[in-house]
Amino acid sequence: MTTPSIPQLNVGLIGGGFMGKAHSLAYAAMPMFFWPAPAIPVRHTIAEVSDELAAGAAARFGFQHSTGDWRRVIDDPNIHVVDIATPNNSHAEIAIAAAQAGKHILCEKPLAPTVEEAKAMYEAVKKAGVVNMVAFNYRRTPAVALAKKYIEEGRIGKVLSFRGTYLQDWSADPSGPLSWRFQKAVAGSGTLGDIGTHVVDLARYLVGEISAVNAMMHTYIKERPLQSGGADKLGASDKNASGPMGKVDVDDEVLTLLRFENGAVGSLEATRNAFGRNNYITFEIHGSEGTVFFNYERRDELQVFFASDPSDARGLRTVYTGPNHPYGDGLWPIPALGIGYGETKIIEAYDFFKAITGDGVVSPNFEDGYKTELIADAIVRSAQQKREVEVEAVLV
Ligand code: NAI
Ligand code: SOE
Repeated sequence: MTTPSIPQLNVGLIGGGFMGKAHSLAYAAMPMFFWPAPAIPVRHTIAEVSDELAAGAAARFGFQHSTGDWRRVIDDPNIHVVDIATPNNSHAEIAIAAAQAGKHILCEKPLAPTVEEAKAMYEAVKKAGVVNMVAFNYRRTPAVALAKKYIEEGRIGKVLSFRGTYLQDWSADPSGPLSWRFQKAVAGSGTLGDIGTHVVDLARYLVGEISAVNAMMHTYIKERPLQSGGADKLGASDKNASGPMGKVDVDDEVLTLLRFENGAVGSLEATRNAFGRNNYITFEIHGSEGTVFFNYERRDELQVFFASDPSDARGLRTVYTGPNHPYGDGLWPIPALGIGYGETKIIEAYDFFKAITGDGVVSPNFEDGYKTELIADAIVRSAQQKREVEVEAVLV
């Protein structure tokens, strides 16, 4: 077998926490799954908040170089791709600098804590002409991509309604620390930006543009034990209930009705305080000729109902994703061997590098991230004003 000629592209990864781990794994594994790969991502430099943390992250995640100053990644002419895996309030500054330096950019979600920053990021990448992607990876679960395929093929007819949830329980314990995810200045919002935006992304991907919302938001746990910086352990440790407390200034729960431009209606429900739920991302989409239902906790499966099924065999049934489904040629050879979180990130890396070495087109991109922020902003205003609010148009 001859080895095809494949470009090697150097990656500078900023942030060595949960997403630093997930993205490093994806870069190492992507060519093992998708071959010939569109490019070999070279783990060139990783940046953290100190030289010491960066050196540890480089050793752990297989990077050649490390730095305690992310600006060295931007200034390095050998780096082709900047990957932003830091808390939300640093996304805009890093992304705009990276775009101005001509780097292709993968940025974690939410694109930014505010609409203004998201807009500035979108304008920067548009002006620079670099490939850009926002890491809403759940749309790259094969069963989600299969639902999209069925909808586009008209297999469930005209879409009538969307019901989406994202329920977790890692913040249900009041002794969980006041990590960056509970601080508006860092995160922008709470559950809404952190996990509600994943559902917004799925709704836009599967059904279409959202035109109006009617929302409620609530904070159940108003203060938490202080945490002195560092990565967010997602409620798992650092519990310090008897220590000094700090104010939570973000939402724990968001509920909203949705209106879509194409006439469909829907709902979104997200909380990190749902005891017993872990990564319960679900959607049920009803069409004029069928239904699809997905639950991320059973992510090899898509439940389907087609009105064209024989009347004596009607009922929701399960399709297990495998080689005959989206991304099936690169993943595992037998359905239900098991799609994991890692696979969604490997597919994300594959599509991102394919855009860099191909036609430059990938989604969700910064325009999608900006639109999602406009929807999140409308949700906040709707909850404050206790009425239906229209989503503002993209302004550039
Ligand atoms: P984390 O708290 O686990 O790690 C963040 C890391 O960034 C920490 O190690 C911290 O020291 C480092 N950091 C902070 N400021 C930095 C700077 N200026 N320069 C270099 N390093 C810096 O956070 P996590 O969970 O990895 O989240 C990062 C981003 O990824 C967030 O925007 C979050 O919303 C997103 N995320 C997305 C997920 C998805 O499913 N797509 C899952 C988890 C997080
Ligand atoms: C915590 O709620 C979190 O890590 C989110 O930040 C991610 O976006 C989600 O995918 C998993 O949960």
